[in-house]
Amino acid sequence: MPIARPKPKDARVIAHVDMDCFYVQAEQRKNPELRGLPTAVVQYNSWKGGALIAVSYEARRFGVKRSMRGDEAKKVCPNIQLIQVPVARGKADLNLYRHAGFEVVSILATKGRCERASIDEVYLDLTDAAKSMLLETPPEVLEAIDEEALKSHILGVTDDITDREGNVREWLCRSDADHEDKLLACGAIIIAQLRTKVLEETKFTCSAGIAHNKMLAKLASAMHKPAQQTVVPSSSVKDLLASLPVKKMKQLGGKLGSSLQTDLEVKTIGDLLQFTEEQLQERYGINTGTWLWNIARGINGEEVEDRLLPKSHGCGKTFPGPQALKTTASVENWLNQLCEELSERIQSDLDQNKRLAHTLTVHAKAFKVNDLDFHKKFPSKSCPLRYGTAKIQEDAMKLFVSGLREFLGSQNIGWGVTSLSVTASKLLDIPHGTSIVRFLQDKNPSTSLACSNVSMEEIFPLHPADQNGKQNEVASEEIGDDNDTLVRDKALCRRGTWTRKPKDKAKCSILNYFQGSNSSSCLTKEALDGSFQDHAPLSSSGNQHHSRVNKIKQQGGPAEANNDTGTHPNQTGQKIDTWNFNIEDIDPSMIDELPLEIQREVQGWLQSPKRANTSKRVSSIESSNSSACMTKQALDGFFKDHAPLSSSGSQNYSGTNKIEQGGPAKANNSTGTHRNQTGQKFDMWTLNIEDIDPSIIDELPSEIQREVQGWLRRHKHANTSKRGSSIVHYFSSAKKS
Ligand code: DCP
Repeated sequence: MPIARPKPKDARVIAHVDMDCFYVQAEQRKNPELRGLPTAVVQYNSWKGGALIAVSYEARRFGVKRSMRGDEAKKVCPNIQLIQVPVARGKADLNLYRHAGFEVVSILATKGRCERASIDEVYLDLTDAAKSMLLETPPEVLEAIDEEALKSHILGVTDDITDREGNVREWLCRSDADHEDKLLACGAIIIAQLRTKVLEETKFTCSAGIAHNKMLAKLASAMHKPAQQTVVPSSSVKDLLASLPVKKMKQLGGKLGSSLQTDLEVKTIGDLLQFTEEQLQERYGINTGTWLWNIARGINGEEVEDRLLPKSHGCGKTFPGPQALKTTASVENWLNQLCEELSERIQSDLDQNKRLAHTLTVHAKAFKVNDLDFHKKFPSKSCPLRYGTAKIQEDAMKLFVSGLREFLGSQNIGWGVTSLSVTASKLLDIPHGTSIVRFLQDKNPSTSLACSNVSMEEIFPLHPADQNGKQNEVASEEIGDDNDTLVRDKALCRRGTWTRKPKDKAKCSILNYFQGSNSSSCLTKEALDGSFQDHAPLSSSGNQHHSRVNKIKQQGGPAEANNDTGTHPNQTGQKIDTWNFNIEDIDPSMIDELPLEIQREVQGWLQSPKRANTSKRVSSIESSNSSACMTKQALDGFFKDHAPLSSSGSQNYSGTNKIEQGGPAKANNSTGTHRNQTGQKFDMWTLNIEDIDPSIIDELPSEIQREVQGWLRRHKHANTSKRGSSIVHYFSSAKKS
């Protein structure tokens, strides 16, 4: 859905740079003999000469189009050079083009904020560079204007072909121009220089649009190709949009554009000017209505994001006609190959850019044999991404099977898959300073590691016999153990001083996560499980299968709750702080401020009550308490991970600062699980305030920092307990008011 953003107060200079017939250029650079020849890059699939995916401008002159296949292209252009896209693992390997694209981006990014919009297009915010130029060397004082800049197309100015260069020079150097046009003139000169540099350094030509916003810059870059640039002064916008067909506008190519055409009888963007903002809002909602009103006037406040790297990584393959995959074994075979490539790419992203992918998605197109319901789409399925090829393969297959089950419903019929892809998205920088960074830098990337010993059928029973409403429950502790042990050893090697009691092995929490990489297995297992539960098939009774119960056991000494003060003595009689909060009190808008892995877990738990409503075995109260517990637990774990060593060289975190949830409690000595007044279970754990390493406090969200600093101050000056922690409010929606 388009998002309406207000017009920025100050004029901006935005460029959209688009490479010309990009794959062809990359191939021509590799094989210079192809330069100047009609050339096209074709897909690996050789049926009818292969599908054309990039066509050189020489070939376009013969009428060759991207929609053609190689054989057809040869008919209209017998001399066409058809180059097959590189192949790896039985599918197109785009690395050559990706790297070529990055070469260009790194040159363009030297002049301003740069957003890589696709493999071959980039937005640049040149406002600052243009302002500096206007201040220091305005075009009117330049002795010579760059030749490439003089070739610019300036809408509304250079429509008259006679003495185009003279017109351009005059427009660029006008001393009486308004400030906005002067900035655009500077932008045009800067972009001309950049394009020249790109050509010199990479041998690639590109085209560009220069305007006051992204929308207009994008429209302009496609207006004059190849190797040209187009400037959109504000005075030309009305005419430009008056003749622009609705469907040519980004985000109007689909249903919204069709509705404008049929319901409002709008043919061009300019036609929208006849409607008031209220009328458009009434029909399409407030946001879309305002967006439409804005674009009719050429208003677009969208920012150029500072992003040189792709937003996601995807690998896909199509299986047209008779190649359709008809068995889970053949799907698994291809998914494995796609996942192998995906895994390599996210690993290299992690190594080079220190970014972690968080979500794995499987998309497919499929049909049912002899079925009239051919409109039913194969549902896309996602889950938290676990690093490691085998894990990605395993999870992708689970997602596919889950999608297949949903796609087939109760029908026991044949099916075929015509396209398959896997995507890694939500690529986020590794938070600096936390133990996960150290772990990942040790080349042990594993945002999660568990459940590999759970068979696919355990989570998604595929056979009709498994769809009888029988619940699948798998205890998290059982699942996590093997991996937990394995990775903890690595953590031990790395840290050297970590000691834990054997019983800790069974714990599954953020606490463990921050204590070492082993715990990530548990952590993301939780999330993974949660996600799988979301996607779990419905039983015949309509209830979802749950693979495990959302119950996290925490360490924690025995405690006796004090109902009214929130301060409780522990076994040794020391005073402890307590506070209560409920999952419903967590303010989702605050979650973004938490360390990533904690975010994920909290988000997982936020989903729990929804699942619990449909679950026979998981009570929402348990989930709710666990969720609250996880958040506190995260902090607890965080501190423990950074705890200073005691004089004996081992970490000490037995607690004096007792944190509990769920209201007044009676401790259960052996498990750390307690009941509140209403008999609901809740979890407890302990934290020694002396174990908090002040040097890591900076890494916490600011409000929690303040709270922790408060604890430390109080602890230093007097051994008094705090009542009513603001952390409660941190996660509470009440905080907003
Ligand atoms: N591409 C592809 N499949 C498509 C469309 C494009 O694989 N259906 C690839 C090949 C293109 C590259 O993406 O070279 C960039 O696509 P563009 O749409 O920008 O087209 P070109 O760069 O090829 O040509 P133009 O000069 O028209 O931008």
